[in-house]
Amino acid sequence: MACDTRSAPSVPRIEVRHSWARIADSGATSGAYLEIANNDTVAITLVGVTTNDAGAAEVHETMQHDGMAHMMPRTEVRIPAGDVLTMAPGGLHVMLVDVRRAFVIGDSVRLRLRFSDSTTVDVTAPVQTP
Ligand SMILES: [Cu+2]
Repeated sequence: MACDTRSAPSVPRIEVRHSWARIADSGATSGAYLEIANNDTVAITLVGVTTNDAGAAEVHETMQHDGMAHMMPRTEVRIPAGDVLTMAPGGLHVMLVDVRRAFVIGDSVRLRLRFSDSTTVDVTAPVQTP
């Protein structure tokens, strides 16, 4: 009988941790932050995020240039084998544009992460104040 260690249920191939979304008024812009651990033996590439809770979800990176912060869209974010990608305020984040209801404490935001190999990972991010 074949033994496929990659199907072991204890360690998911892609593990999302510490997810949260920023409190926001209905129609405003929010941000979601999380960690993605790549437990696989090959690199994975995040290619997008979808949600029903906002008009759009875009992966952005906040960068400093001449003392000014600005955001760059990131259409692909590669995560090497065994590495952890951290999204946090002031860096990489998921921008949630035109949120469809007020995001309040006790609420949570549902996100679907999409990877280049067609894998999707669903995330429920609790709403928090930064
Ligand atoms: Cu942004």
